[in-house]
Amino acid sequence: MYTLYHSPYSQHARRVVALLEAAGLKYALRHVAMEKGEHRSPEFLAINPNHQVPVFIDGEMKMFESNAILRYLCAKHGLTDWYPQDLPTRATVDQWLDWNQCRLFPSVRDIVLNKVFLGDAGDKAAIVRGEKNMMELAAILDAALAGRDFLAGAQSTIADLSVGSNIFQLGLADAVPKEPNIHRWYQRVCGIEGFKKSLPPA
Ligand SMILES: N[C@@H](CCC(=O)N[C@@H](CS)C(=O)NCC(=O)O)C(=O)O
Repeated sequence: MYTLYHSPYSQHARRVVALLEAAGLKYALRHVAMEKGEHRSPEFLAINPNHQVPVFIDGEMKMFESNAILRYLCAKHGLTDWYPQDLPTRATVDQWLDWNQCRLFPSVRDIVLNKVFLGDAGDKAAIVRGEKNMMELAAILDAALAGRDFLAGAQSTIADLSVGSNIFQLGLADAVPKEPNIHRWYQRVCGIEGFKKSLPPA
């Protein structure tokens, strides 16, 4: 049985839950009360000095970084549908996993952290910056999804679970991009059983 240090409003933690559920793997969630600062407690810092969820425990093995956890699970359980072995498809999956972390996430954080979680204390300039950048990012994502059902082709992969988790997060700020290809793709992602089960309570 795996253990996942988790918070329901962490898109990084939820994408791991989505794969665990999709693959029917057994796991226990260990809730980290981030609103109370538990992620900065000495006990949690001993588990992850980056003060972040998720953290994944497999026996003696402990790891952080959500996309690395997704790849680890795929490798360990032979989940080649979720992380295809054919090189061009795998490269496309990796491309979107990295794009999600390096390009999309900073703007998602600018918007959602400052608009939703920090409320009146939110940084208004960061929201403006995030919304401006999001226009460019949404155009890139929309163009990439033209004529394909999922990011790496006809089948859903961990790239869809990962990018989809950030799109859900944008929904908390009523900021899901409205571009038509993104809309259709996101409907498909929302239809994935594991993704549905990963979402926080409505
Ligand atoms: N690159 C990390 C990012 C994890 C992350 O940013 N987690 C957030 C919650 S969504 C967090 O724990 N933030 C608290 C902090 O950074 O202090 C991953 O992919 O796992």
